[in-house]
Amino acid sequence: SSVSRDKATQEIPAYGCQRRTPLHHHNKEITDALEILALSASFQGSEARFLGFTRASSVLKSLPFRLQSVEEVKDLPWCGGHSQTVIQEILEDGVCREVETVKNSEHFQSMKALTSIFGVGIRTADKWYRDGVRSLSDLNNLGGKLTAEQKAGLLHYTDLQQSVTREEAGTVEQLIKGALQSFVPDVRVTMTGGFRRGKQEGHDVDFLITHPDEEALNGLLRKAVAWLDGKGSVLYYHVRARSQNFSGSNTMDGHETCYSIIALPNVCPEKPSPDAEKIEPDLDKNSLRNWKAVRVDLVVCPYSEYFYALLGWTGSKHFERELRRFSLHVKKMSLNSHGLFDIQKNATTLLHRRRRYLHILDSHMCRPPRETP
Ligand code: TTP
Ligand code: MN
Ligand code: MN
Ligand code: MN
Repeated sequence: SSVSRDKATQEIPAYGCQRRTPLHHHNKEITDALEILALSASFQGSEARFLGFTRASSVLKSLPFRLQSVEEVKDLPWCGGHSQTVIQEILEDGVCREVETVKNSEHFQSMKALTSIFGVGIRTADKWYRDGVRSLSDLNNLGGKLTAEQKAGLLHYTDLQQSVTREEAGTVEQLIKGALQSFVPDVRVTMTGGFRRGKQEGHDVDFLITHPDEEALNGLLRKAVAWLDGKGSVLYYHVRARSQNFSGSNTMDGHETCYSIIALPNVCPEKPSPDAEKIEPDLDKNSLRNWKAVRVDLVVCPYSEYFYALLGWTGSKHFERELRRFSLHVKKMSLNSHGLFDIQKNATTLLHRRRRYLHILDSHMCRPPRETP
């Protein structure tokens, strides 16, 4: 009934981490549209508009019914003016003009193509766009200016565009565990990211690595990746060293991290049929190879920080962001992938001074509890 629907919308909490946000929900046409506008805003460098559309989309995912009228969102948090226009147009016309315009715009299409390359963020893509780059083929002229990461990203572009299946993720897990266990037999390896949230496919596979003995973790990541490399399984890798000077932002932490591209052996290689070879004698040799390039992220954390790192690397990115905002504003606690810290026992203003903030993290109070993961 409309009364119970009204009640449902009034009970939706404001922070994403206080709501269920199911993968399959009732308002996909609308959330897809809002997420296009969010992406477009981020391509234009507008973080505020990106957040606005992302929050509106996130709220609608938690609705237990399909929207029928824009009236129904009036009590919902974050579903204000601009989002309401989008919602209304989709409900009434099935499409939103602004979304269609954005989707067809050259900037949006180019930025989407360019940022889909491993190693290319919004800032790089936008700079290239302003230099006249519109598509991947235009990048050949930039050749020398590409980073090693971007070169690898382009080289394996087609494979990396395909999503990783759960089954493939399982094969990656065996490969990674094998390499790590050859040095530390009882190392703990946990798959994180989207697969830990139950997604059936992902753009990469993420792992968190830990051990009660911190000594056992020393140099382990580099040794294991070099071991895999020696077996021909590594197409690209870059290890970011552990740092105490992590920024308090949402996207980076200070854990030792390896960003890699792995050659995953195909469970059953797709051989082109003899007929196909007759029609296309020059059939790309690549289609005969028995591996697929897969992006893999490996994160090492001290045992004492395991729960925080696990939470931080499970995602989604928006959930993490909301959880941290909730911690800070509602609980007066600061959360990151290293721990949960009580800021009330300190001058809150220190939070904004990065160096002093690190000092707080070092010297303070809510040290992560030492428990068995
Ligand atoms: P992603 O692998 O980018 O995203 P995902 O696994 O949720 O989805 P996909 O299927 O597309 O791979 O990131 C995994 C999580 O790790 C995400 O919540 C963000 C988080 N994370 C970082 O990416 N970098 C960091 O430095 C920290 C602390 C967390
Ligand atoms: Mn992932
Ligand atoms: Mn992703
Ligand atoms: Mn990842």
